[in-house]
Amino acid sequence: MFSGKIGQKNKQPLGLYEKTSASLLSSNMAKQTVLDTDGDGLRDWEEILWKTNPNNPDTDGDGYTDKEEISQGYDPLDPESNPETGKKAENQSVTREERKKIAEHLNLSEGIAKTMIAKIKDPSELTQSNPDNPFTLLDDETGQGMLGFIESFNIRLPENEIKTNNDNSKEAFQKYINERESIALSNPYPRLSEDEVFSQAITTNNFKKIDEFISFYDKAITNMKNIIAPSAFFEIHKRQTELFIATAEVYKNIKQINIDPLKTVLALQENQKIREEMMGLMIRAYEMAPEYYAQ
Ligand SMILES: [Ca+2]
Ligand SMILES: [Ca+2]
Repeated sequence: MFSGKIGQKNKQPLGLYEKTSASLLSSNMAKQTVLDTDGDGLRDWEEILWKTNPNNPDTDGDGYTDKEEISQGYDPLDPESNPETGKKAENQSVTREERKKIAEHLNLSEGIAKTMIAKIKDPSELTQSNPDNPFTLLDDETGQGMLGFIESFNIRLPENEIKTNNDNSKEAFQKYINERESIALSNPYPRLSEDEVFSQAITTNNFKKIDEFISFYDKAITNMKNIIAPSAFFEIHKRQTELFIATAEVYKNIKQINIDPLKTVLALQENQKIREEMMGLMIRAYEMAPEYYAQ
């Protein structure tokens, strides 16, 4: 939970989404949804869809991982395209915005079920794919929709949406840290872990707490954009704001569980990454000025 004190890292973060995916999808598929063989942050199924090598974190060997390239709009298959050369990915059949649109309108669970049924009916198609990995069977639209869905959690704000100034005095630090800390105080259920909230909502089919968290995060995002971050904190503060937006998206997608359970599963997986990055940022912020934090 973002509002938790530093150091309270949740020790069993994988349980819920593994359980959720296992009950919703076959266990083989559940396993495949989380597998990241080369550890580059792109799951194997994503690598299949991007045509990158799931056993090599840097497919084109240009020094940037496939994940870094994709999340910043570079081509993981072109060594000339990376943050150093500045040459963005081109000739992509489907753009990032188009993928996100597909994800918004497509029911991913239905898409995946329909494709598989069609392929099982026509076994000649199976030889084209690896039957042990259901994601090699995906049709193009569902595949693009899944990628677009994942990308919708990759939030990057323009710099001018974050207020900052060059006052890095002791007073400015203290004021900023107090304001930043107070944002967490309106958390509606500070004693509940995020996994408990998700788990309760999914098992009882009651999304009241989820709705309360969505309004908490919406307010938190507005407040994050309103407070002035001393420039020393700018990068951390901007990234935290982006992660708050991504978290609100996760909560909204938990509510899809009865409509499109695959979106819920993918959102829970993304949330795990968001939570880890947030924890790292909180520790960095704390280490910059530990004396200003309340004990
Ligand atoms: Ca990978
Ligand atoms: Ca590249």
